Formats: sequence, structure tokens, C-alpha cells
Amino acid sequence: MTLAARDRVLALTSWHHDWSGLRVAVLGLGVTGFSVADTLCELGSRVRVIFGGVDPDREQLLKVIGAEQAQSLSDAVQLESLREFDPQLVVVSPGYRPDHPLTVWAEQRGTVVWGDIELGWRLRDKTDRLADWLCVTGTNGKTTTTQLTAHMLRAGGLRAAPVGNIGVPILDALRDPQGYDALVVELSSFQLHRLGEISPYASVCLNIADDHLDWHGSSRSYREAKAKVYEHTQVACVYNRADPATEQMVEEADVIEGARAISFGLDAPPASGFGVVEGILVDRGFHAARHNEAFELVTLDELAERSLQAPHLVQDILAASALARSRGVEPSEVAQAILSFHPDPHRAQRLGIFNGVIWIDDSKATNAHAADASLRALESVVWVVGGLLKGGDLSDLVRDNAHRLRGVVVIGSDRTAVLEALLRHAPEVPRIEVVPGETEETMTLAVAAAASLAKAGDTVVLSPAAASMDQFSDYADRGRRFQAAVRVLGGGDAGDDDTSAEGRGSKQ
Ligand code: UMA
Repeated sequence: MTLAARDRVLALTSWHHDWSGLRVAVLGLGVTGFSVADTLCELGSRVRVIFGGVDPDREQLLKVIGAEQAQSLSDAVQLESLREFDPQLVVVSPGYRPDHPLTVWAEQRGTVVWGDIELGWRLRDKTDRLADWLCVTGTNGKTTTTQLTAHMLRAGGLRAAPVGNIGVPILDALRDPQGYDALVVELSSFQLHRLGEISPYASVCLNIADDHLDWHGSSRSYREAKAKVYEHTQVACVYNRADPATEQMVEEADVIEGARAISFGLDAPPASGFGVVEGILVDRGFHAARHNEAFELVTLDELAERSLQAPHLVQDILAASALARSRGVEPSEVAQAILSFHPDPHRAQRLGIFNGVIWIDDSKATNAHAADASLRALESVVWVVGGLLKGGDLSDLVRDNAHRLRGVVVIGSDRTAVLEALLRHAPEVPRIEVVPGETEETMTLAVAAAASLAKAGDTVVLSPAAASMDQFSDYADRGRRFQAAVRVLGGGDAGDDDTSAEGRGSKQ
């Protein structure tokens, strides 16, 4: 590819520039690939979507919007299609690993390769209303923090939406004809890897623990990707006082002059921090007299009344408050938003109590760090664990929580690694391995096994510490099947909580 051709692409930094006739290869036909193809067809580019898998609905839609398509399960066939198309720009979906042969080929020949977030940044001026981007990453808590921040911004009277890894491609929001005042952008490590030069209004990395090592290749490259969230931040870099790596990321980031570092944590906050003082969540970050005073937001008791008091949730609430306050939302509006917030299902979702046993669906815990947060909030646990470990290791998780385990049910394709960790660090704890049955579903078997291990006062928690795609379509599907099996066990009563038994096995 010639330098002039490359420069033409790199100079495209506005919706109103000339994108027509540009040959763009879009890799992947999931939600991202479709949104990219749709946007670029609207701008007059010549688009070819190259993808594995089959998706009849989206394939039909590609015909309607006028994009070419090349479907094949073979990388070699896909590569041939890419070569023949001779793209000037490649836009890659988040799931493609950095060493994927198609992206490697494009990069080696000097073709510009972007992710959808970089493309979105360049196209963010479709309407006159230029939205501020508040970017959220972290190993865990991203989705809750993203949703809650957007909820707070709306409580403050702004037109705001949660987008990105949460499931709404950023390009869909950017094409909204009314435009937004602010977008809360959940960024996965995959999206951060190909972030490009964006400049968030505010940013946060909530926490960091190894995850997705199979995709990134190493813990270092995963952490480097996460640190990018703070680059070029304009107003507030929010970090976690309990996770020094996040503070270090802020210190090392190249930010816009005047951007402030704002911390959050469960302890009493320093000036420029959010934290908890005598059971009250407070803001000392944005108070004019922050060296002596703080804004009071909500109390831990008020959170407990809404089942929002688990420590990891309180951290997410503090981080979201810091982001929203940085954008000018009033403390009373932040408080109102917290008290009217309902987290999504499958996140430490309490299903009910049967025969004195509490059942919790925490299917969203797709890595060891998330599972640790939910196990720590419990005392006497029967743990349903396993799935796809993504190169992760559960040894520390099992060792640190062995004392609270009353039983373990191991599911999923990577059972051997889980069983080895249990044998090493919790050999006394009874365990049942669920081998996928021919007639009965995994979750039916797992729930029956958990029920056989649990006694009154115990909590059964599905907190897999693993991805779900080996046996389920996603974590929500895994959680729904767990809930359905629990409902059958409870005689259809799952969800009817008998709070009189509160506290027997759970602090949640
Ligand atoms: N494909 C290939 N080869 C590959 C990878 C993908 O052919 O090596 C093709 C598939 O056949 C399919 C398409 O690419 O046609 C799917 O692309 P994708 O896997 O990037 O998925 P999208 O549907 O575009 O969804 C992505 C995110 N998915 C991943 O990062 C894997 C969604 O996050 C995100 O919500 C969406 O963009 C909008 O931003 C999901 C996720 O699991 C929920 N994220 C991980 C997480 O949260 O831990 C990172």
C-alpha cells in the first residue's frame, strides 16, 4: 500500500470528510461488524464483510445495505478474499486476536487497521452535539459501573447512553440523529488493544487481575491494554485506592493538562477521593472545600435495603459517582440515581431460599477475580464452578476461599484444571463433577448435585470463574438455565425470597 493511500485514510477524522469509494474490509459479522458495515455504506464506502460462522439475518441485511460479503470457516479462504479485495482500510471486530492471520497480513503490508472504537472516535461529529466520552474498563464491574454512570448522568438532566462492550456498538449511538451529551463507553481489553488516539472526558480502570490471557498472550500485554483507558483523558482519571496498579497506570498516562486523579475506595477518602466515612458514601473529589469537607451521597444502610451493599458493588457505585460528578451531576442527583438503580440479572442475583438454603446466580463471574468478589461476601458456600478457563488458573481462588466452602460442583470443559486446584487447596471439601449428560442438561445435574451437598444455612452460588461458551451461548444463557433448574427444585418458587432466613449463610 502506498504512503499516499495510507495518509488519505489516516486523514479521515470527521463524519463530514469524504469516505466515498474507500475500500474497507470489515472483519466479523457480529453486532460490531454489522454496525461498522452499515455506517460505512451510509458514508458511501465500498465495504466487504469477511466472517466465519453463519448468520442468515445479518447476511440478508448486508444485501439490503449494499455491502459485499465473504463467508468461510477457513482462514485461508478468508485471507484470499481479503487479498483479492485489496482494502485501503480494515476494521476488525473485537473478538479477533492480535495474531489472527487476516490482521497480521493487513498490518504487514501497511494497511491501516482500526477497531470500531477508533472508527467511532473519528466519526463522532455526525450531529452538532459532540458527546463527551466517559470510558470504563477493569477486569470486573465494568457493566454495572457503565450502566450506573449513564443512569446518574440522566438523573443530572443529560442525554446519555451506555455503549461499547456492554453490547451496544458505539457506532449505533453515534448515528442517533438527536446526538448525546455524554456516552459512557464500556471498553474491553480487546477494544483497548486497538483503541487508537481517543481523548476521554473521564476514564476509570476499576481493578485489574489476569483475564483473557489466551487472547492477549501474556499478563503484561493484557495490563498494557487496560492502561490505555487513561491516555489523553481531559478532566478526571478515576482509580481504585485498593488496587495500586490502577494508580500507577494514571501516573504513567499521558493526559491532557489539568486532568485530575480522583481515587475511590471503601476506606475514608483523602482529598480528591471518594470513599466511606461512618457508614456514609462521600465525595471529597469535587467539593470546593475538599480538604475539610465532603458531600454525603448515600448510606450503607440505604444500599443494604436495596441489596447493593456487597463491597464490590459499593466500589462500583463510588467509581460511577466519581465519573458522574466529574461531568457536573449534583450530589443529590447522584444519590437519587443510586437509590433507583437495579443491576442486571446474573450478577450476584439472589433467587430465593429453599429448605434454609440461599441460591445465588452470579453467572456473570467469568473469571477468578469476579468469583472471588462474590465468594468473599458469603460464609458457608456450595460453589458451582467451571467452564472455559481462558488460560486462567483457579489455584489462588480456591486456596483463598477454601475455608468457606462446604461443597463444590464442577461443570464445564476445563474440569480437570479445576479439580486439580481443589485437590491441592481444598482436599477435604466434598466435590461432585458434572459430566454433560446425554439426556439431562448440565445445569439440571449441577443444581441437583449442589442441593445434595447443601445444608440449611448454606448458600449455593453459581460463580463459574470461567467463560460460558463451551456449553452455553453466553453467561446470560448459563444463568437463565441455572435459574430455571433452581425454580424446578424449589417447586416454582425461585425468586420469592424468604427474608426471614436472611443472614444464615450470606452477608449479601
Ligand atoms: N470472528 C471470526 N474469527 C475470529 C473472531 C470472530 O470469524 O477469530 C467472527 C465471527 O464469526 C462473527 C464475528 O466475528 O462473525 C463476531 O465478532 P466478535 O466476536 O468481535 O463479536 P461481536 O458480536 O462484534 O461483539 C463484540 C464483543 N465481543 C467480543 O469481544 C468477543 C461484545 O462483547 C460486545 O458487546 C460487542 O462487540 C459490542 O461492543 C462480548 C464479550 O464477551 C459481550 N466481551 C468480552 C468480555 O466482556 O469479557 C471481552
